[in-house]
Amino acid sequence: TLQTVTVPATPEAFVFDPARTALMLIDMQRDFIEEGGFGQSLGNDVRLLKVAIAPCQAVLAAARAQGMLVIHTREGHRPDMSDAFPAKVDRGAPKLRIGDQGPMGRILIRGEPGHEIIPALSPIAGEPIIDKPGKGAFYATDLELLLRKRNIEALIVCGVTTEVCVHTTVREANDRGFRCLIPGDCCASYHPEFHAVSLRMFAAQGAIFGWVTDSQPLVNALQ
Ligand code: C5J
Repeated sequence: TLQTVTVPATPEAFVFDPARTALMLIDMQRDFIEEGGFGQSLGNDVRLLKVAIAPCQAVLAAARAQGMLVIHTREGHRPDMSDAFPAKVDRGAPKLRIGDQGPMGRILIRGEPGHEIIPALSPIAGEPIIDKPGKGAFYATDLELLLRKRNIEALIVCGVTTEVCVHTTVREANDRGFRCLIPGDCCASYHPEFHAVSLRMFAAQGAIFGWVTDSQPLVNALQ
């Protein structure tokens, strides 16, 4: 096990202790990444998100090999939707709304096939799964409790989509005192332009929200 890891990053190298760092995989769910889910129901091209799968797999394998804490999140709601505000459910004009029956079950509902994490990144025993009703992983979940209990001080944040759930989670984490490293190619968006600008926003102003790298330098550093 490595004591200290140094990863080339923007705006400067990111140094972390794997024992005090968690890998977070945000919402790598069938509903966002596969055909027939929530993302596609909103009119998006889900192929744009699939590019993040292989880089996430590489980082996940390296983190597991170091014995790092790995946390998976899923966005979704209770079957009775008692945790879904009308302000979220009624928004926009999707083909299928949250709770509607789609090809992968009810859209964004816990327990449905579309809510599951994609098989390529399936959680293994001991890896917590955070089910969250919002975009940020800290809102209305016990994520912060799990991290504090493990004395975690830094997060490596991967997942989809860059400007929505990844950005919201990184901002929440930053305000709570966690340093965040974002491997850019482990994140993706339905809007490539938003993805690119999101990465710049993390690292601007001296890493105002976090540090940005890519999967390969991170995996190399974890060897
Ligand atoms: C979205 C997410 N984009 N996981 N959710 O609605 O980013």
